Amino acid sequence: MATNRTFTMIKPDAVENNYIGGILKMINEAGFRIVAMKYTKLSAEAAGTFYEVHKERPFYGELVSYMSSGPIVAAILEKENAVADFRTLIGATDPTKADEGTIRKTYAKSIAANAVHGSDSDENAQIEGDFYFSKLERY
Ligand code: IDP
Ligand code: MG
Repeated sequence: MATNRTFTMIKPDAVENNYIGGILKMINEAGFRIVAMKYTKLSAEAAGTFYEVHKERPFYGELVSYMSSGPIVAAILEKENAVADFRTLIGATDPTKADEGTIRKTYAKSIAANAVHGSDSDENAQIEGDFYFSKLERY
């Protein structure tokens, strides 16, 4: 299990607002190396599968329709302690509760449209990275 890797998506709101560059700059400046990256769009079905762990939560339908509403940037990132350090960099799920200097405080609009995804465990980082990328797409 690759404990030094995490998985992220720049979500549709942030792509639409032209924040891809700003967010990648913050990611690079925080010391993450890009292992894999693609600009793509989730179908509703794919978004439903990706977020299957949240199926029972009241916002699942909203989340799936939002995440399939426009293109996203998916990436695997590498750094020592990647999962935890990336969660610190992105900040709280609700941007009004996120610390100053975090990606969500800087770029997120709302608790739903919160600019970026970050894996919550090494196991999920592996599963989520595998959802998007083959072995040949990682460098
Ligand atoms: P996380 O992205 O900070 O790990 P999770 O609890 O895993 O937060 O929720 C996954 C995603 O679901 C969030 O990033 C956000 O887009 C959406 N979400 C979470 N809570 C709410 C809510 O109360 N209303 C609407 N969307 C939500
Ligand atoms: Mg989560």
